[in-house]
Amino acid sequence: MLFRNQKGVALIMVLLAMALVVMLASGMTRQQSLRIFKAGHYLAQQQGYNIALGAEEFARRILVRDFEEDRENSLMVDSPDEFWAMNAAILPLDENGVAEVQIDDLGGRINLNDLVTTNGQVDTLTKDRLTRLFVALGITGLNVDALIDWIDSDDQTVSAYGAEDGQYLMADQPFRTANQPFVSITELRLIEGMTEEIYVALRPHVTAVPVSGIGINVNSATVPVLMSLHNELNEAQAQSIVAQREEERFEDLQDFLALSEFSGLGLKPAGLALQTRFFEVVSRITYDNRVVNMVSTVFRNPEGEVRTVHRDTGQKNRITKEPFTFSEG
Ligand SMILES: [Ca+2]
Ligand SMILES: [Ca+2]
Repeated sequence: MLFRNQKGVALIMVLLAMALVVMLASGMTRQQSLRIFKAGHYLAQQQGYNIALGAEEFARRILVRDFEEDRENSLMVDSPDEFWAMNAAILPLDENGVAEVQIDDLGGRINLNDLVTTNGQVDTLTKDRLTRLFVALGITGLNVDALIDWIDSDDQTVSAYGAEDGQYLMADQPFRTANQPFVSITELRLIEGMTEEIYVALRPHVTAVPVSGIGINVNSATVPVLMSLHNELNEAQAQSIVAQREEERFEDLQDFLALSEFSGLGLKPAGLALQTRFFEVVSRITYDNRVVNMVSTVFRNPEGEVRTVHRDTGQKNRITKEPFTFSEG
């Protein structure tokens, strides 16, 4: 594991150097335009946005590199001890600013869009997991059936705990049920029974990505998500699994299923994975005393190509990892 980390740091330095050259070159053009439109607030925001796009591209390249490295090692595994996951990269732009960027793993979360299959059926594995996740998080007052109704295409509630247009049209500010997969996790705020407290508790453990059936990455699943795998798994056992994972990541699902914590539970490999397909690239650009935040959801397909599926500039304070600084000198 130590070897992987050291190699990772060397690699990240090479990649950072590469990205830095690109950014500095575009920085020179920006300097030029700055002289022309010195007072332009819009222009400054636009420049910050463009730098954020550069930071996102930089992160996508890192994810491509990780895939290639995994393939060279014949170990298609993603885990928090890999170089892309460990630090926030700090890139000095020029005397005017800095770009911070980090990559977050979304693979250890439950995808809300897995609740309903592409042919419109409720996926009971995901429903059971979410129900247990709510229990693990102490969430009451919100029912998984309301989430199912939000994304299933019909207008019939799945049970007395569901909610369709009939409920939402009676709100102070009436709105319609989406009746399609979640586009953004923020749609959760609209669901019948949701409170700010529940939203904050739930958010780190769920995602809303447009590809279903990927499975939960057992190397990055949170303690509550591990607890959601079986109703006889308690918090101490889930924490024990995390501690073992920190010693040595899982490179085979059978090793995960063979953990003593699961003995006698009959846990199946369905809906579990060792790889991550969706990531969040978080960038914060501080430039000319302005800050531009961008959170990009990116998808790495089975061929290792990385594409951006969603961008959000409304989230702040999302850089959380230890900085890894690469200075110009
Ligand atoms: Ca990997
Ligand atoms: Ca519906």
